This record gives sequence, structure tokens and C-alpha cells, in this order.
Amino acid sequence: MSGLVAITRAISSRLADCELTHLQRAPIDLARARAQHDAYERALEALGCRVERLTAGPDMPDSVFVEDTAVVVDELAVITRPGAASRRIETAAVRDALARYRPLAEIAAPGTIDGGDVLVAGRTVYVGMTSRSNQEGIGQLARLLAPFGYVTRGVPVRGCLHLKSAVTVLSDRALLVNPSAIPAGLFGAFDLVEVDPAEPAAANILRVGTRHLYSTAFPRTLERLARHGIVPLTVDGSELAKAEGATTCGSLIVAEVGR
Ligand code: CIR
Repeated sequence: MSGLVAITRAISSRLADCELTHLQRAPIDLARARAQHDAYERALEALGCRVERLTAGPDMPDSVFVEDTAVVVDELAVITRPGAASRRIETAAVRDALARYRPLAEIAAPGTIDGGDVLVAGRTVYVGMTSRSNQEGIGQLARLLAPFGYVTRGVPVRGCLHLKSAVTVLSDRALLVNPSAIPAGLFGAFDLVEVDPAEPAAANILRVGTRHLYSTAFPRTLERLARHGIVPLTVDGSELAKAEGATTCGSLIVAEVGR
């Protein structure tokens, strides 16, 4: 069997206690967040994924942001060691879920990596050097992926939580970027589509096969994408945005490959 699996995770009853780095805490409507996450999962299904939702306990406020717990490439899944200590409990269930699809490796202490910092673009793996991903973690990731031909490069990130808040993949040739948050020149081998300057958080788009999932929050950048022939499916992620989550954060997309 081949296809795409989207691993997602339930929203913890304690989402209100989530980690926050750049945002002030604002009340989150849990029922609305859950309804929006359900709609996100239905959109993933519409894009051709089989959704596998993991459960979450009250001891893991940020569990819904499952992207941060692993880095999945065709050859391997690397279970991360999230930079926020409160999130390290999240990795066990993700490890079990991914074991069915990939050989596993792990980032070990004192290394830290958040999956939101890891942009796999062809055989280049860009990793944000942020409060969540340290040099030791980046070095470990580079050593784990090098045998498969991946070259890993650290990227400084300004003013946002993760690298993928500032740059994500549109296609094998093109990236969506916020050039004020990263040195865009590092990505010179790619065609760059820039976010509208009025929408600095708009660089996070989820590529699913040849299609895309995006937030309804960025109409100006959506127009720019349309000019490049990209018409994503859109979902309202406004409640999880208050927890500093963006579109890619809510899933791990795993292409089923023969093993
Ligand atoms: C955190 O600070 O860890 C969560 N509140 C938000 C994580 C968002 N994840 C992502 O961008 N990949």
C-alpha cells in the first residue's frame, strides 16, 4: 500500500497552559480550537491523507503541535528532543506511531531540536538556530541524516519561534519566505515567493503531495500565491494561533514507502 499518512494529535484539556515565546497569553476557546483542529484533519483527508490521531493527556498542553516531535524523511524518522522541557513527554507516543512507518533514530541530551525548526528541501536540511534547537541537536541531526545524502545547514531566525514560521516549501523548486526573519540569500538555489509585508506570519504553508493547506488569516499572501499558480485549501487556525501554532505544526505528513 502507498499513500500519505497525517499523524495528528488531540488537543490537551490544558492547552491554555501552552508554552509562549513571542505572544502574550490570550484566552483560548478550547471547544472552538478543537472544532478548528477537526476541520484541519478533514482538510488533510480532502488532500488525500489518512489521518491517524494520537490521544493526549492533561500533562501535555502543547501536544497538538505534533510537528515538533519528529523529523520524517523517506529513509528515517528522527524523534526529537524538544527545546521546551515541558514538551519532552510528547515524544513517546509519536515514537510508537512512527515505528510502523520508518526506522527510528533519536536526538539525545544535551541536544535539542523542535521539528518546527527543520525544513527539508530536497537533500538540504535547513535547521533554525532558535531558543528550541541548539548546536548540539543540529550536529546530531546532521550526523543522522548524512548517510542518506542530506546536507544540514543552520539558519539564524529573527523574531519568530521556529524556522518554519519564516520559510516553508511550496514545491521542489520554490519556497514561501518572510525575508525579514531569515537571511533569504541562504536559500538562493530556490525560487522565493515573499509574504506580503503586512502579513509577517504568513510564511507557513503545509505542502501535501502536490497540493497545499494554508490559513485563512493571510488573504494578501494568498493572492500572491495565486499569482504563482498555487491555490491552497484554507482552514481557520485562529485559536491555535494564540498558542503560537501555525499550519504545519498540527501534523506529521508521512509518505508510505515500501520497507
Ligand atoms: C510551543 O511554544 O512549543 C507551542 N506553544 C507552539 C508550537 C508551534 N509549533 C510549531 O511551530 N511547529
